[in-house]
Amino acid sequence: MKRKCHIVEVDAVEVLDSRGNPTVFSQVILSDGSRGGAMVPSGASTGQYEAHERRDGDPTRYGGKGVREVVETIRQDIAAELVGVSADCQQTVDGLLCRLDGTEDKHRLGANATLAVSLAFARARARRMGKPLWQAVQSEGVHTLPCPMMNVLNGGAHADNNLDIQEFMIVPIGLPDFAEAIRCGSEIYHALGKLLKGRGLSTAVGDEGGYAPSLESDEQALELLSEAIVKAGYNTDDVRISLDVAAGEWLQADGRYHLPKADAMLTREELSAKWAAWANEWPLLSIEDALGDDDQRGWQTLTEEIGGRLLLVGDDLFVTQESRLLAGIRQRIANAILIKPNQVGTLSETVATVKTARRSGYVPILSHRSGDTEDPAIADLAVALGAPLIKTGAPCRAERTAKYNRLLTIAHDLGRNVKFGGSLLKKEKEQ
Ligand code: 2PG
Ligand code: MG
Repeated sequence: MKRKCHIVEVDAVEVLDSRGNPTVFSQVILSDGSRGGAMVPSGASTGQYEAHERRDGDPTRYGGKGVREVVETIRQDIAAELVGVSADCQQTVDGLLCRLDGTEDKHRLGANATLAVSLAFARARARRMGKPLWQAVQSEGVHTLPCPMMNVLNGGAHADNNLDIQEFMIVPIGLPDFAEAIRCGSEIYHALGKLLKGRGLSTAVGDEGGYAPSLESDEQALELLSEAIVKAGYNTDDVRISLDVAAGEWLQADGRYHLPKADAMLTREELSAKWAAWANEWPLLSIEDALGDDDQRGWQTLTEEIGGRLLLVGDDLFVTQESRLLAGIRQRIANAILIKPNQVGTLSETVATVKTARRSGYVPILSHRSGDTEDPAIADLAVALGAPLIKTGAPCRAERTAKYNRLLTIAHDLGRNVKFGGSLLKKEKEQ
């Protein structure tokens, strides 16, 4: 009897990410010859509860950041577990990866090993089905293209300037479709570049392709963004601003927040009051990690105060893990969740977290990492999972535009048969 299509090979290679650090590429081959490959990204401002990113720690190679042992784990342990397994089901493969690892945080194999294999298998399976990745993963019939959140001014841990806030993003929710939103974002990005140049400020870019000048204050970044939006011919109704504070980086053991670049110390009440004031003053769509990941009390109060007016996004707070999201839902903290597959380590767990978010009215936002690669998988996942937003950097640097370009081609293929996440959000806001 002919055996069903199954996995025949699992391989891996040490490659580089956008910061020039080693990362993992994995390839999975099926018995019908279908193959899929995937690379994993890597964060700089990582949440303390993220799944474990395993590195060799050998100081003689890549300053300890090599992933040769991870590659060997894939070629040997993971291959031994998966070769011969049916190619029918993503959950089965991901379940085997989780069982083989056997730890809460993927400590044994490394989430960089499990995610690379999980996504490579998803691509091989998609190829076998003759479908693009997004279609092979999608469970519902409705197609939605996400609105881009473009990080055009970089600070915090992503740039060597004096801005404490990590990301200042523009979000063209009022544009009619994805392609127009990209055009709008790119035009504003260039208008901002001109403004900076005109004022003698640096237009060198940070890790995510946004400009990284030193400014008088974080507020000046908001002024510049608002000005660039208008200069490019748009308005702040259609193009909103989003922030990623990454406040977990600031939280001290005594519960206060230290802003390292301004060298300022704030209590949780003072920091929350700042966000509430900014929500009144600026055209904000969302604030991500407005407070630290362990500051439950602060999160509860802030959500009560301003959660009705804007998206409060949990990134380091939830780390894409269903159990942490469920705890947050019970405690009524935040109302949106950043989805980074490498924070949890398999595609199936990522999908489960998104489904729980949607069921509970939390907005899922697919996201890149500050150290990323040319792999556009999150673009496909955003469409597959119907996420209304995707955060994947400025329209600059190939590892960022890879995701936007992938979405432009998906948009082209889908033609008119598609909804736009920006319009869905705008309608919700207007109701
Ligand atoms: C974030 C991300 C991506 P990093 O904090 O949201 O922008 O940064 O990958 O460094 O965690
Ligand atoms: Mg973040």
